[in-house]
Amino acid sequence: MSQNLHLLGGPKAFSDPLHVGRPNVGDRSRFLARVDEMFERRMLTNGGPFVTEFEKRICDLAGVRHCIALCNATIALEIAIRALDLRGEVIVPAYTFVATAHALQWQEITPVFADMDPRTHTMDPASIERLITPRTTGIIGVHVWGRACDTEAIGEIATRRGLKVMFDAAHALGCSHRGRMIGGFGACEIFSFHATKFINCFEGGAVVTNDDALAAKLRLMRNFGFEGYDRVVYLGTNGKMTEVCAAMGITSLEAMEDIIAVNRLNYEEYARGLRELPGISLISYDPDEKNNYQYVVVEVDPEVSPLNRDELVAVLTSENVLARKYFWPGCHKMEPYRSLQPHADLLLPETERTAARVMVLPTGQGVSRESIGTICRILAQAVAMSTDVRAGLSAARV
Ligand code: T4K
Repeated sequence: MSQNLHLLGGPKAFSDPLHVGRPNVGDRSRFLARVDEMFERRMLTNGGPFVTEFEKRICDLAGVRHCIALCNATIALEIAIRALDLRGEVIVPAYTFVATAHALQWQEITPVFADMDPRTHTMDPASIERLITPRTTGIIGVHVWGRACDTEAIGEIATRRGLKVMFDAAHALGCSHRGRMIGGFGACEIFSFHATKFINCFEGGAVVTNDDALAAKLRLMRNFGFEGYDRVVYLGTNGKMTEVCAAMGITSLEAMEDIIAVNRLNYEEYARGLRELPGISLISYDPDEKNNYQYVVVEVDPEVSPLNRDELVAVLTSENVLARKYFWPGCHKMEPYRSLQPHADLLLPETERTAARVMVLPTGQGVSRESIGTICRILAQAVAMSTDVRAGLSAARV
């Protein structure tokens, strides 16, 4: 990029915003053919053939016996939490999307926030142990960015302390841990198929499990507790996935290997473009595991980088690159937790530190390698001209 940064008087690098989470779209003609098929059948929801096929494909991919497809992952979390009979207090990481905590609080269960391991961005097992009280009934681990939690340590604590364990695997479809696909850990795991996920159903989620009794309960719960036409045997809700969403999901899954290949090439392009920048590092994915590479996550070390994370995000935003500060400021700093647990941060030093350093960059099918080159050059130029950039940022704020 030979021209000036936009903050210093140049034109914006991108005329249209470049988003984190721009959806990937599989083969449109196959999707539209499925929509036609759906209209021919006049079966639009309540467990039609596309939902059944989608569930089977997810079972095969995750290596589990049961998949219960749902309207989104937040409802999937809520239903799973209820089906496991979690109550009182449940330990969750503070460093996650707020849905993990909300799914508990929505049911008047207190999310108790554990600190993270800064090397993996997942929950630190030592922090869990310190938070267990007589009211604790369970632990929800989150495989942040698709990198697995320490499932062994969490499982060991849970067994020793008589707690239930489930995992929020919203980021982790198609990922493995110690050679085993994510999906089969804990009592159950949750996937998200929101439009911003690399495999999407427009909106969608699922609970996967190997527990037959739990699966039966989850199936009842997603459909008001109905067993047959007139018999309600359980307290349920309406969490069903529609046929059109499942048709999108199947079409997405057919393109999965291509999408992962694009994500991986994008990741490698970023790695090349950012490698020389001081204090700016890409998080790594274990080459011995399966990864979906759906998140390009950068950490900015304010002690080394001439500009901090917030300054770099502001530079990118001014160029129409809408980098995101996931999961800043941490769930514990969001309402209602901020008011209910005002001192939670005292036990979360690593979360506070990492949440202030992370930015997520655009990737997926909608981002060209050329665009990635431009993004890396913007960052390099900003770092090289940090004094001018800082002055430009203060002028822009006035
Ligand atoms: N657990 C974890 C660990 C999660 O990360 C999530 C969701 C959940 C549970 C809950 O899953 P769901 O109930 O959603 O199935 C986004 C997503 O909405 C959210 O699903 C995701 N995690 C989270 C990490 O990111 P936002 O509010 O930050 O971004 P959003 O939805 O505004 O999308 C970002 C940008 O993407 C938009 O500004 C524009 C672009 N975009 C978005 C959509 C939906 C498009 O270009 N087209 C689109 O159709 O939460």
